[in-house]
Amino acid sequence: MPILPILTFPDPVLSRPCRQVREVTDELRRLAADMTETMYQAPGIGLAAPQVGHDLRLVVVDLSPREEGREPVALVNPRIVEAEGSLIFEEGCLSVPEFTCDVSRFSRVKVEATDLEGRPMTVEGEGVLAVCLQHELDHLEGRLFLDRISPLKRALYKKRRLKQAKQDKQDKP
Ligand code: K1U
Ligand code: ZN
Repeated sequence: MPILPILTFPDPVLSRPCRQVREVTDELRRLAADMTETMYQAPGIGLAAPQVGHDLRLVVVDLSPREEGREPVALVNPRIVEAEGSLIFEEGCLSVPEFTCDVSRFSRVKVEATDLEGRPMTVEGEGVLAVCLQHELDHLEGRLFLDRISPLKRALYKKRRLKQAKQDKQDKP
């Protein structure tokens, strides 16, 4: 299975809302399998299609990335149908390297989606799973966790990133 390159902020693909998947095809199943391998290799607990350059409403999640206990779940066209409570969780993002920040989220969500056979499915999560689902579904709207933190923290991260990009350009002209 190929490992896919992960796009990083400020790539414009990460800021665009994604298209609905019209049909679950072999190509979509292959993409989900490649995304799952990419997530494990990163390592991460979730990954959304725009992070690997695909403008599609597809995410994969697995909170047990230890090889023995893997239980990947792929969600096609997922949407939150119930949400309650709140929690603050220190989030990271594979598309926002070397930065974490506290983010406020619902503490429990119910998500409806389609599976890779085209059948309806429901996932209910609380705690980290609820956070992960909300984080991944945000990606499908073109939203990063940076959009949910204070403007000051966001500006500091952007400044740091810009400086890093300039440095990288000087190192490899
Ligand atoms: O979407 C992504 O960028 C993946 C991201 C998901 C996420 C992280 C934290 C809170 C909510 C959602 C990650 O997986 S970052 C890596 C990470 O959190 C992790 C990696 C290995 C083991 C445990 C966690
Ligand atoms: Zn992310």
